[in-house]
Amino acid sequence: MTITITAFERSPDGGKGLARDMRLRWALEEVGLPYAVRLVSFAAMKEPAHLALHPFGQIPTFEEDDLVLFETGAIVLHLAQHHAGLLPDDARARGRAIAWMFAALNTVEPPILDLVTARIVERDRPWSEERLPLVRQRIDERLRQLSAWLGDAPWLEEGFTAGDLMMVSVLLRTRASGLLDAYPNLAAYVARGESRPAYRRAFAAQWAVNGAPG
Ligand code: GTB
Repeated sequence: MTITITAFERSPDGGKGLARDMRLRWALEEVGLPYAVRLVSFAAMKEPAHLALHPFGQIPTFEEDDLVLFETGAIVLHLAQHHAGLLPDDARARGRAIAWMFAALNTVEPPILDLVTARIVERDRPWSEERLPLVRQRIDERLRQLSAWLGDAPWLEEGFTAGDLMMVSVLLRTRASGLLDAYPNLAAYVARGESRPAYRRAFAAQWAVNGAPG
């Protein structure tokens, strides 16, 4: 079995590991699968060869022999369902872990992405400054709810799962905003994810492409 994923030729985050190939790298490291990375430019992402893999011309994509997948959540779920290490065996616990994957992507991440849009894409609009507090408030509400759920537990359910992988990845995107600072248990949760050996290996691999000078 040969796995190839795509990633930015040079990520705009300069090696912070925020682009979504990092989520695949982390999942692949957790389940112990080797993989190759094909780096693509922004222009190449919109060319027919890449559009044949990804209808929306984005990274990451995933190729495993003759299977082609796009959408990070679907790819991590595919890996988790076929390899041990990211989902519990018990059907009920598996369902809970998958629910957290969807919660990360559908409930927690949208307001976080909205802040990126507000701060970068809409920066020059006259109403931009006025909108920012509302966007931040919506993120804070999700963080407050997540913090209450997590409490003093190390992970969202019993043991680390793909739900935590996705939630930590999503929360990492709030770091620059400072919003996480109000919730020490969430900050510790993120740090716990980052300290996993699989995360560190994945981070180092993307850093070699995006962070190292050259
Ligand atoms: N729903 C899709 C998925 O989850 O796979 C979304 C994929 C996506 O947003 N891909 C982005 C992309 O290809 C890269 S990861 N963008 C180029 C385009 O659309 O033309 C998102 C991302 C980009 C940059 C940073 N950063 O610099 O911090 C963080 C995250």
